[in-house]
Amino acid sequence: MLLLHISDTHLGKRQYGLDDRETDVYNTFSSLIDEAIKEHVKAVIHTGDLFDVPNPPNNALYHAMNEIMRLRNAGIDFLSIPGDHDTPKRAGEKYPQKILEIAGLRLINDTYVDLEGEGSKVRVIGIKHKPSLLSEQLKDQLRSVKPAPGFKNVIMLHQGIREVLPYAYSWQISQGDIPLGFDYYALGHFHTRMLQKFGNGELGVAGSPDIIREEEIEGYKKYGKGAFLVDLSSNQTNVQSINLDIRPQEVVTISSADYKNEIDKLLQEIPVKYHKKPILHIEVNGNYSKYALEYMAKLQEVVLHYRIIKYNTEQNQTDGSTLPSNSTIDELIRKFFEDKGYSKQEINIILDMIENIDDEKVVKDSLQKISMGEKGEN
Ligand SMILES: [Mn+2]
Repeated sequence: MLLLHISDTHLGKRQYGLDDRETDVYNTFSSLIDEAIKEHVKAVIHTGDLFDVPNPPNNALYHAMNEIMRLRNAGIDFLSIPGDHDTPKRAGEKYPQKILEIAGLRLINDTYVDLEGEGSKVRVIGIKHKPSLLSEQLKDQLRSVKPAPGFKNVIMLHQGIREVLPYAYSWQISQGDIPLGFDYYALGHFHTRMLQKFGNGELGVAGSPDIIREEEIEGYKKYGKGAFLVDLSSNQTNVQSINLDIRPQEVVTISSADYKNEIDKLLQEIPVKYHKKPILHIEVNGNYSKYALEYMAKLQEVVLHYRIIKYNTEQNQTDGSTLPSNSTIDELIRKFFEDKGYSKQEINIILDMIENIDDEKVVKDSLQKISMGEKGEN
């Protein structure tokens, strides 16, 4: 039996406020559905962040609904677990996936779906995303999850895992918390693709199929972007990467001393190198220059969008404490509290609370943890 593992599609995302980027994200999703139909898979399994926000724009819902209907007409299931991005902030509010159940999507919230075909049976367990505050509950849940005898077994998760992304501070579980005995571990949440052996099975992080954040560019250049085609028909799980032809993004450096030559060179090279107008992230070596900035506007002819991410000036090379201009808000908050002497664990609680500020239960739990201090942790 074949499955197509996809993840983190972030439908509705409008990178840099651009219509074209919103459309790119929809087109990328359509390409994934094309692949599923072409490969005659039994089901598409989506490991979270189907949408960019829990209350997606109508365009995103409309697009998702059309594509899921297209799959259904081809006899292919769409199994989905919620990620952090599509988890509603308010208790009692529906997951956006609930709307798509009308079109045939199968939402797996801490339960399972059995698939049958070609003489084999596959059980797909789906665990919905849990925030860091519920990591103990999540670990208990994972301890009780067992592969079913007589089935090929797949587990879907949307969590941060310490060994996979230790520097992101965002993990809730370690590899040791993941139950053994599954044939395929389908992971979402990390946007960079990854595939490794795990127990007797394979563990795949499908990644985001488009470049949602600048820090994904490196991984995109190394591993491509797209989906995993998972073949469960033999004893050994076989996983193949499917790469999509997405809009390219690149980090380039321009020196403000020689900006004319370097920009002219880019103007010549880019149309030859790419068949889709790329997005450029520019590091400037040297100080701010009005003339360089004006000349840079010429790039508009050959790129969809360009942005300056950083000035490498002598000043901030000698002063190690300067933050790069592309720091995320989380990093800035983290740095602020670190300088004030808070521990990583305490900062995680604060960030979790900020992220879930609309969720009364999470805020209450956070405040309780903060008031208990370190005594609350073991
Ligand atoms: Mn995501």
